[in-house]
Amino acid sequence: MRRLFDFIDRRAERAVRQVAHQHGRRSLLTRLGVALVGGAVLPMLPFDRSGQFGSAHAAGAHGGGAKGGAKVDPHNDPMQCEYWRYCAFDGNLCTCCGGTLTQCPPGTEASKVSWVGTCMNPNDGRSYLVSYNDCCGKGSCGNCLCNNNERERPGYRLGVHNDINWCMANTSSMFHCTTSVIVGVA
Ligand code: ABN
Repeated sequence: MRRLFDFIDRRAERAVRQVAHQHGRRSLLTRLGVALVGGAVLPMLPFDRSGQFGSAHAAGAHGGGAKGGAKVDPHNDPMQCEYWRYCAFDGNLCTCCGGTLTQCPPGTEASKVSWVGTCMNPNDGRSYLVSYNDCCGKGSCGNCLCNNNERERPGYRLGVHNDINWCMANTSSMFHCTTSVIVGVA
């Protein structure tokens, strides 16, 4: 009987030691430390404040807009042709083609030459100079084809003419989509 009790004692002691080892003060302190450091560092991480991805939705072939959920004002939705920056835009929205408002999709590069537009931001009532760059190196993306022509001029005013393939000066002249970069207040 005594040996049985000894055996049970030893097993119980081993089990308790194992639990104490796994969930001891040190491991509690480690977890607390991770939580504290994580909580302090997380807010410092960079994140996109542009609002471009605030409305997570996919657009259809011609800029379908929000799918379900709250409707986004098209003038503030970079995935729709009516977005304010696109007032002199001609091409496929890079935001619908794996790129962003200002960045070409992977595997393409910005055109070396571009055209500009002057667009009014309805949120602050100011006009901005917008540079439109075609993204080159892949065939047309096919999504969200938009053609807006505010203050657009024929080819004899080349810098404000949107109806040509601006990839012509790049190594590959294949046109994929177009970005819209704000370059200044007009
Ligand atoms: N600038 C956009 C574009 C590309 C190819 C053909 C016409 C217009």
